[in-house]
Amino acid sequence: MITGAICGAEVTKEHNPNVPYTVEEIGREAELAYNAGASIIHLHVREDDGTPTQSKERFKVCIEEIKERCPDVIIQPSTGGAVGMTNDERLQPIYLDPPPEMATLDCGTMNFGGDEIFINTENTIIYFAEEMNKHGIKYELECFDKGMIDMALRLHDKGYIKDPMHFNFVLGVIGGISATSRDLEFLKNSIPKDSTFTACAIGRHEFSIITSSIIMGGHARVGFEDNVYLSKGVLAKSNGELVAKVVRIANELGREIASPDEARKILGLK
Ligand code: KMH
Ligand code: ZN
Repeated sequence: MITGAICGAEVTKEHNPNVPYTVEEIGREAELAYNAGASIIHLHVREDDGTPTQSKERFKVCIEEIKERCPDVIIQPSTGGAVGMTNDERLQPIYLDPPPEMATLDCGTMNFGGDEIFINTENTIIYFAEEMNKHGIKYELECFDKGMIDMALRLHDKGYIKDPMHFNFVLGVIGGISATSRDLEFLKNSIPKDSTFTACAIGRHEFSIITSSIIMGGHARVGFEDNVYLSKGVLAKSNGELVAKVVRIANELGREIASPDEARKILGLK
């Protein structure tokens, strides 16, 4: 499975002019990622000026735009939003009607570069999980460090987090686990055998970690949220170019690319 993380909350057009802000740009980038092989779109949304927002209304119009262009793609709104947002602000996209098939569930508090702290206390994680359970939403468990896996497993044992568990390992955030294949292997070996995982990494580590994940039997997340370069010094023209590179790597390594419906089967979505 390839997830296209097309937008994020931190990256801007100053980093790469092709980072999408408007509804039309978000739709275009989702379509290019999907046409290249992404079965899941990890979605943050922006105001037209680039300000990150968790507005339910903005998610609604962006999701409609994406569905118009790629009717069967799995859309996975972020409930992480941007550092500093309140819990209820972050949760807005899960209350859409119909609810999204998936959403992210961030599994711990961490430093997030500079002076930023991304806050996800144990009670916050329980609250988010219970709200998503109520609405039948499959969570992707976002783990930026090993302790976050331990937290997810603890809340799974307590019955808050349901099976089947799907993890996304984000390596290389300043404040989280470093982006090495040794660390990815450690994370992979720390989750139950019957769970699934995707991996991504920030900046120049993106493709080496994705390659390691593909070799280890994992899935891949790629996109402007994590990295804006196609190769050293070469800005990607679109998320489609980034996804296409992952498809080439996967093909070389003998892994097939999942369609959205195949991804639904892998994830246990109805
Ligand atoms: N923007 C980060 C603070 C998620 O999407 O759930 C959080 C984030 C994780 O991107
Ligand atoms: Zn995100």
